[in-house]
Amino acid sequence: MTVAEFVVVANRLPVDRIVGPDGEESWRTSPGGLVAALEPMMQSMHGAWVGWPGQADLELEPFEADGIQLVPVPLSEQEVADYYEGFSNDTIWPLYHDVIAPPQYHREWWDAYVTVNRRFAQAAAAAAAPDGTVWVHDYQLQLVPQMVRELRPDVTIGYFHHIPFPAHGLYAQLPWRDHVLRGLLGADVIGFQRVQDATYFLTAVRRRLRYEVKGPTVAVPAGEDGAVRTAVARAFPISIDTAPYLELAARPDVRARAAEIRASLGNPSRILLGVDRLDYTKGIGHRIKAYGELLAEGRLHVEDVTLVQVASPSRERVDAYVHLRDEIELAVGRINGDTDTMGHTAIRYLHQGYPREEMVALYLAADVMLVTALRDGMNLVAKEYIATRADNRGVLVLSEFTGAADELRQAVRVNPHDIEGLKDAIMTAVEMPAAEQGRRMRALRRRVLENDVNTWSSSFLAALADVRER
Ligand code: GDG
Repeated sequence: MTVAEFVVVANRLPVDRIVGPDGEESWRTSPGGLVAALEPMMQSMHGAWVGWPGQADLELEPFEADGIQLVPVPLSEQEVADYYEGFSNDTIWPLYHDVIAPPQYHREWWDAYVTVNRRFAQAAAAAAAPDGTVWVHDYQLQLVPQMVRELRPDVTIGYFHHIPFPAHGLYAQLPWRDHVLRGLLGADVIGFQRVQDATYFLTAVRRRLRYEVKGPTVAVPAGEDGAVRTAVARAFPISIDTAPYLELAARPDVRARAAEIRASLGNPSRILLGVDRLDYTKGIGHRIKAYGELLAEGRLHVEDVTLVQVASPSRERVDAYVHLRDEIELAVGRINGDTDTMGHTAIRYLHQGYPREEMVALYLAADVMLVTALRDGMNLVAKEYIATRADNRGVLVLSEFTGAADELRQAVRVNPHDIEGLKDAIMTAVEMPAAEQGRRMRALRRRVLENDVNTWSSSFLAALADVRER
């Protein structure tokens, strides 16, 4: 039986199961923003991590991997379809990203979401030591804070929301809007990426539940005698573990690989790079449209520039993602068909995932990084690119609709919906003199290196300790 002072609860365990040719199974750390963010801290604190192992109908006993105690929560195939692909990724995800895709509301998906959140809460309540701390992560588990509080009033509960929280006019669409607010308010500290997200949440709490809100604090009714407890909702912008990026960027073999990538693309004078999960929130289509028009208008030439677009496969069983892939691949095919020569390609499109070494080699090879999300909680790719640019060269084009835009003020800012503005921003980046690149990149690097993932987790945990003392 696993009992830990510190318990992380997230939809996914931070590992993937690998079955070897002889049937032998092992576990490998899985890629993704949250894992990258929490792994170092979990290892140093010997915490427990409650999560789904990533495969339907897999019942596993708790086990340990890389110094982390893992507590698997099973999901049936139907629950994966209804709770995960359905309510989490086809209701909450599009609604919270400003309805870029239409959210689907289905009562059976909601029922599965409640059932599965309860299972996670029970596992977390069983794993937490007396007076321990439980830190719940993200939109798949918004009901867990309240459910854990009911089961274990002694523990301190934090919740961090990795994606945006929508404006009230959009949030109000959610048929279960009050339930979700009460679920989140079970936490002592509710963390968001941006000040704006925390403000939207507090507005929803005031307008829908009529709880008293003062600055970041909410008076949450507790018990029947008019007693209240305090919950705090504010911004804690997440960041990256910078050390591995600095190390990889300095490694001779990774640098050689970056040169090899440039050479294999025909040594264009400018390489532009996009790295995203293939998701409709990332503005990949807007980016490709703007770039294609620059080529068609002769402002850019295929002999001089190449756009490398890594679009890692994501949520391939959700319809909106199937359509998105078709749309992007049609656009890429058209632009390449219209502009490629035998020796040069306009867009090197890669619908694949890569090891981190290769990602860093790509960051090093790229003169311009394009982050054009239509809405993004933070966007860690922008910070990773900056971390690798030790020579203070390279330009980040950054959408103002990312959480990162609040911090990375020296990036070339864009509104990705404004295609002409996006084209001008790409040209500014492509033509930026070295001295100005250096001036901007130095400031960006200072920001990212001083505010890494450790700053983020310590400030969140300090806020949690603070509430607890009071
Ligand atoms: C959510 C929020 C928020 C991508 N492809 C490969 C690969 N990646 C890595 C990137 C980066 C991570 O995945 C993606 O993180 P992002 O922050 O860019 O975006 P989401 O996945 O949407 O993350 C987001 C984040 O949570 C954290 O709170 O910032 O707003 O949407 O680390 O490098 N890594 C490897 N191969 C790939 O092909 N190795």
